[in-house]
Amino acid sequence: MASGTALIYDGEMMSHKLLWEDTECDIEVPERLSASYEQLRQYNLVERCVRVPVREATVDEITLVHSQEYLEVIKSTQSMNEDELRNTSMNYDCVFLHPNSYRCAKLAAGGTLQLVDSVMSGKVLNGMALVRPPGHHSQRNLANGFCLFNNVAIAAEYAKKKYNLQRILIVDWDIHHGQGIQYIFEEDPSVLYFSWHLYQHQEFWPKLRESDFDAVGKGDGTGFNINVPWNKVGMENADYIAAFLHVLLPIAFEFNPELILISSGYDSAIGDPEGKMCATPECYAHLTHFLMQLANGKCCVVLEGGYHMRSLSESVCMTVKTLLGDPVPQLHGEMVPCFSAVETIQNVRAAHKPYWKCLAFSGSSIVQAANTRRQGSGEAATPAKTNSEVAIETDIFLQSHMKSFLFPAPPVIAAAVVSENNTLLLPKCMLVHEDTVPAKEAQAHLSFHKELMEDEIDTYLLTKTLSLLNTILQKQVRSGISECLSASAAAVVALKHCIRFGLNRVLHIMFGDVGGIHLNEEGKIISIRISENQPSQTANSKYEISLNWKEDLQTDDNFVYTLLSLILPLAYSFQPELTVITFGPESKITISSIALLTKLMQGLGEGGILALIQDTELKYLKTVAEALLGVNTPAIAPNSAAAEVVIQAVEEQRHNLQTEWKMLRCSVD
Ligand code: X5A
Ligand code: ZN
Repeated sequence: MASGTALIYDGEMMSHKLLWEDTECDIEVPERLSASYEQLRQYNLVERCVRVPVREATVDEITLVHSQEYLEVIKSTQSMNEDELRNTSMNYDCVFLHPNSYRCAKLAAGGTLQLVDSVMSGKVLNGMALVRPPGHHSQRNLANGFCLFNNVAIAAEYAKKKYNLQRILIVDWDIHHGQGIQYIFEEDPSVLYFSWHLYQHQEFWPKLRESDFDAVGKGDGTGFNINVPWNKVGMENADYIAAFLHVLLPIAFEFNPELILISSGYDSAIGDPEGKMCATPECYAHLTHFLMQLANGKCCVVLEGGYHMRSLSESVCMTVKTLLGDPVPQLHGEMVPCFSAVETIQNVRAAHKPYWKCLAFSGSSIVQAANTRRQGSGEAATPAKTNSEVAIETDIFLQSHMKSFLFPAPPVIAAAVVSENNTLLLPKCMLVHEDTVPAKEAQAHLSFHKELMEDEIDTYLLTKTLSLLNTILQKQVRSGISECLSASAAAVVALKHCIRFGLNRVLHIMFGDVGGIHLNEEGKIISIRISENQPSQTANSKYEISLNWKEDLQTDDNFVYTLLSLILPLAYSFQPELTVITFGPESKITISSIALLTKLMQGLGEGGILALIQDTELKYLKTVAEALLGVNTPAIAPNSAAAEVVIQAVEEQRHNLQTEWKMLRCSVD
């Protein structure tokens, strides 16, 4: 399977620039490219990428999306003088032209196609194109919003044609609605377009009625256009993550794309003068990480907006770092979506309920989005700050904020403890854990937990498991796997050990018959159990969640639904420092479900995972190991819908738990 990350960048695209005064257009500056590239270089990310040169898009490629007449208009600007350029620009909304604009627009589109070719040919797994002018506002016959050619739309048509693709997902996380992309694909069911954007009840540019949540596509494309209109500024990480968990991801898994194109505008990030939102750079690591689980990892990120130089370039770095497979940093801020965001999410889900099975049973209907201020923001009380005040504040904030993230990542990813005859089950590159804790010390650790041990035979492996856990807790190793003679005993010992070490939040996910573990250590442990048999004491509480699924319910469809609707929202609310995944006897969950779980849980606690596998369940060993190592394995492909009983059980849990774990909330009623 393909690996590696492509980077497309060419300084020539900086020659397109504003030649006269225009206070609306003066934010789309050439330095957007150089600042992003320079930051990538500073973090040593450039050298880790595969450099791919740009090229000009051809006339045939551009006319996949644009009319010949429009192409001629843009072409003719090459030889215009300033007055003519200015007059031509004035035919459009928020557009400036330069004698080199045509050349740059061809390079931006062609650079995007180079990225698509690199990914589709398997030369790389994924990549990013740093291009300008941006594309998502431009239309068949129209330049608009700094955009000349619609780079991402051209790329989608090109990929459909050249690689015979049937399903392409476009994710537009720019803060403006990419109405150009919507118009181009609104009748096309082979391109699923998702855009979130500041809307403010149609007050925010481009102020279109068709940017609202009820524009779901037309004709054959009905259901394949998803608009998430934010009605408030100040959206935070929790709001963006909630939109992914409750809207984009369930639909995207059901759609099952063959390729993902990201219209990657960073004007949705903190400090941006246009967006006025509050998402911090590491949020883009999470968004990228989510999308990397689809389309077998084939992900092309294409720059659109982003006008605060530091916020833009740090966010670009977080995106590229994640594409490269580095651990995803912990998210900043309280994980509570605001009321207005939940209203929007509820409305989008209600609007798309007829078209997607994953939403068919969601209870809520459309609410009249209230014209209230964002909860918790000081917007109402304090007078609005000027753009330059916000810009400077953000600079200062990011300067210290970015210091909490590790560049480069620690070298050792994962280690394993297995009995000698089972080392062959591990992937070749897997580190077999050597005791770093002297045997005596490990024994001492274990003796603390003596009272819990059910089985003396376990001592040897258990000692090694604890030693492995120590190296994880001390951050020498990101994650680990351990074979166990009794997964329950190992889980109890490991969890107790984490708390004794000083962790405050551990998430425990269990499969199969894992004896009656009822630890919560004063709210420091949340456990989620999926098993066929009811545990001895069923105690559903906000720390103990149990789902009883007969073997025939343990399908990918049911698991994906539960993962996105329950497990991940809980995990993102709780923000565990470590996740323990325990496979007890009779674990019936599918291998592909476990691969996805293991990959997605790496978004939490900086990838800290300990997997405990009962020796009868070693069928999971290779999958978990590969997922921890970041080996790209084929993704899940759900084929039908989750079972109604599963949905009902999950919805009941959501209802009971959402007051405590706020990321579960996807409706305001
Ligand atoms: C690509 C992009 C924004 C245009 C804003 C016009 N365009 N007011 O972010
Ligand atoms: Zn934008």
